[in-house]
Amino acid sequence: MTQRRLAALPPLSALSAFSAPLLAAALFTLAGGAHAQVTVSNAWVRATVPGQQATGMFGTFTAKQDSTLVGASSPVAHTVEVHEMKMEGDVMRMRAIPSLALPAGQAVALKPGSYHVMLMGLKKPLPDGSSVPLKLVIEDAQKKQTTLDVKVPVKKAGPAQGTDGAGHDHAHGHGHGDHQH
Ligand SMILES: [Cu+2]
Repeated sequence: MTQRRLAALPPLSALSAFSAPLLAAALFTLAGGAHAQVTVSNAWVRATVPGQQATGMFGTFTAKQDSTLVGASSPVAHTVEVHEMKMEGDVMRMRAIPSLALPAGQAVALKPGSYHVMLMGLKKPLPDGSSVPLKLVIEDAQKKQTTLDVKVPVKKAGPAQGTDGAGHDHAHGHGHGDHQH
């Protein structure tokens, strides 16, 4: 009886034939991620207070080859866009841009008062010290898109900007919470 049950198990060769394609698929996925030509340093997301609907992600993007940042998504926000902020007369305004050029070898700074990744429709507050997973969509010169997964720390102020960054926003009466389309 016992011997019959053992015989009913699939032979080892059948098992390995089944798992080999899965393993190959997993390796392929890892290789795809490693192909991302863009690194992000000093990344941070500005902490929010309860009720705040939006915030910005900042950091320094450096591409090995000419690339563009064409989009982003995050499980913590309903909408994520690439934004540009600049002075128009006396008013600081921001708008969504379809893409942000990342020229080869050139550090592109996303910082308060300039380019940023905007997280809108926040599903929950983002307290100082937490972190936000972000999927950045990068397009290379051949229009091939890859995603770059980053986990970004949430801070009250950025590493380089310090209190100046926060003061800057206050001086202009601009907060990401005011953002409207
Ligand atoms: Cu914005």
